Amino acid sequence: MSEPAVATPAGLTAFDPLKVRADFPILSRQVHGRDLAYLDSAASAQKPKQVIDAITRAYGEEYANVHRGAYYLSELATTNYEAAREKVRAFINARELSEVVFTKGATEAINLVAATYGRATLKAGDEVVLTQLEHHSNIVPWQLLRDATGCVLKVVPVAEDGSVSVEAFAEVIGPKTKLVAVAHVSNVLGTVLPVYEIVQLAHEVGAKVLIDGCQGIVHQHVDVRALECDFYVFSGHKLYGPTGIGVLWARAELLSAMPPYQGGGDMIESVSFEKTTWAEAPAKFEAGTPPIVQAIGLGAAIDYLNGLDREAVEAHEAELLRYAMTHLAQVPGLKLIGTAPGKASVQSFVMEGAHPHDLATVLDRFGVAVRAGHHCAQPLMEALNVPATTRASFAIYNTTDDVDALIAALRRAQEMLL
Ligand code: 7TS
Repeated sequence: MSEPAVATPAGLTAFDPLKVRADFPILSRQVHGRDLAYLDSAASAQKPKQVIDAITRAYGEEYANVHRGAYYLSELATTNYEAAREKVRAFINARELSEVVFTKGATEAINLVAATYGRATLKAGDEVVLTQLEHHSNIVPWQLLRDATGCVLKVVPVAEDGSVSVEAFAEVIGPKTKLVAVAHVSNVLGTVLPVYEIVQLAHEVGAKVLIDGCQGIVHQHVDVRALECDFYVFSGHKLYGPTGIGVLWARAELLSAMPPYQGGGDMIESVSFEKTTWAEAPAKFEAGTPPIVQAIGLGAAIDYLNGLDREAVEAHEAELLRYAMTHLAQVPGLKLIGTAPGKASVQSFVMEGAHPHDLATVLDRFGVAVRAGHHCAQPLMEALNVPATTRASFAIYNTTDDVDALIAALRRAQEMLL
C-alpha cells in the first residue's frame, strides 16, 4: 500500500537540526551528569562524524607527505590535499585555485598579509582602517606593521546597539587609507558588517580590503567575487573542521606581487647559496610540510555543509537567535549586549550583580557551555564600557532545548549568586 502524500508545510525545508545533531558524536555526551548544551561554537565548533572519519581515513589509510614522493601514497595524499583546496575555492567562489592559501588559521593568515603585503606596500603616514569591534587577531598584526613602517591605525566606532554604519566608515576612510581590515561578523556582538559597501568606499580611494571572515563564513554564504574584497581569511575549526587549518584567499595579482612569508621547503623554485627563487602562489606561502590532514578535514567539513540546505540553516540560526533574545530579555537584571538589526546568532549579555566568569562557571555545572571574558576584543569591551560579557553562540546543531537549558541555568545561577 502506498503512503498517503503529505504536503510539506510552507517554510519547512529538508533541514532537520535533530538529524544534524545526531552527526556530532560529542553532543550526546553528558557534562557534570547533565545533557550537554554546547553554546560556544563561536570559539570553536564541534565536528561531525563525517569530518572525524575523513581524518581517521587520511591518517589510517591514505597518509604520506605531499608534493614529494613519486610513490602511490604520496600521490594520493597530494591529490586529497589539493582536492581540499578546490573545495575551498568552490565554497567561496574564488576565480582561481592558486588564490587559496592554506595557513594554520585566520590569525596566521592576517599576520601573513600584514608581514608581506603590509611591509612591502605601506609607508610612514599611510593609514590602515579597523573598527572598534575587531578580534585581537585583526588588531595586533596591524600594530606590529605600524611599529615596522610608521603607518597609522584609524578606528571606526561602533554604535551602542553594536552596529557599524557605512557613514562611520565614510568619515574615516580618506585619501591616506591604504588598507581596511574588518570583521565580516563580530565574534562578540554578532553584528554583520556592511562589507560590500565598505569595499566600495575603500576602492574609491584606491585602498585594499581584508575581511576577517572567521564568524562570517560560518553563518552565511560567502562569495569573494561578489563581495569584491581583496583578502578574505577564516579558520577551519569554527566551520566544523579541524584545528590547525585556515585559509587566506587573495586576488591572484596581489599574491603574485607579495613577497614570501616564511622560507623553507615547498615554497621555492630553486635554491643556491647565491640566489633563491620563489615558487608561484599558493606554494610560495606554504613553506614546509603543510597541515595535510587538517586541510582534508576542512574539505570534509565543506562537503558536509554543502550537503545541507544552507538557506534553511541560516533560517534555523536566525530563529534560534530570535528565540534566545526574547527569552534572555525576560531574565530579570539581564542586559543583552549587541542588538544590531540583521545580526548573526551570537549573543553576549551581562547580568546585574554577577561576574560573567562566575555566571559561566555556574552554567557549566548545569551542562551549559558558554564563554565568558573579553573574547579577545578588549578595545570593544572598553568602548561598550563593560569589563567582560557572557556569550552564547548558536550553531547548526543547536535547538530551542539548548536555549531552554541556558535560560533555566541562568535563573538557577541568579538564585545562587545574587
Ligand atoms: N577573528 C574573529 C572574528 C574571531 O572570532 C577569531 C576567533 C579570530 C579572528 C581568531 O581565529 P583563530 O582561529 O586564528 O584563533 N574567535 C574566538 C572567539 O570568539 N572565542 O575564541 C576564539
